[in-house]
Amino acid sequence: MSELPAFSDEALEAGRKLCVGPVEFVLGAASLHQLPEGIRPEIAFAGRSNVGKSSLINAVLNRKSLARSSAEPGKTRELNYFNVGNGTFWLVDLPGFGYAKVSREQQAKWVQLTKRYLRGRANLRRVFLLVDSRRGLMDTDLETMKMLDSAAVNYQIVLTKVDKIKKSELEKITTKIEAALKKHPAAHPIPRATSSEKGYGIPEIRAEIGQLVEG
Ligand SMILES: Nc1nc2c(ncn2[C@@H]2O[C@H](COP(=O)(O)OP(=O)(O)O)[C@@H](O)[C@H]2O)c(=O)[nH]1
Ligand SMILES: [Mg+2]
Repeated sequence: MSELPAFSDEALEAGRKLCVGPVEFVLGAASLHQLPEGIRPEIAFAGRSNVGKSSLINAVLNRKSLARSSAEPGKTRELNYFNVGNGTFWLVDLPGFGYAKVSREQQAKWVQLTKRYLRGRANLRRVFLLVDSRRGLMDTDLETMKMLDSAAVNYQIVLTKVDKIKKSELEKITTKIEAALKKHPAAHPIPRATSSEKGYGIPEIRAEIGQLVEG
């Protein structure tokens, strides 16, 4: 398992300040022509439904229920835009894939929308692809990674719910994912471990965002 370089205290503080500052919901886009003009940096969060995406976004932005944390998984049908830090960047909550109760046709529509979004969005600095640390990479994750590779979008795997597994299991899954990532040219080589429940890894995600959107 490789180690990510540690952030400086300054970078952690800058990321914290940025992410816990003002946040407002901008819009939910169900089609591409509804997207705001790409005039500022954008960071997107993707992942299978129930992976912990809403919880992670809420933790990063230090809000209780900004992104709907789902009793009803699969509810996120749109690209939800949040304006963070009075226009410093947009955080985008992408539709969750792999929700069993949704028709194939609807799934296919989301995949198309996401694909076209990823291809066309020059201001998109990174996609954090969330993966449940208990499950590792699933088929839908691999499909999303393929999409990201072919759109040449910078992305990084973020492991969620690491409070649910032992340290040894986390090391094992991380090593396995790192090996898989070697075949994915647009991917950051090292996954990040997080727990929204315990706050683990959240300061680092904020610092990462701070560095990606600055300048
Ligand atoms: N133990 C634990 N549970 C979590 C964590 N993050 C999310 N969950 C739970 O996982 C479920 C799905 O979370 P949610 O954020 O709604 O997932 P989403 O469908 O990807 O937006 C909920 O029951 C959450 O309480 C975490 O870090 N640790
Ligand atoms: Mg959600």
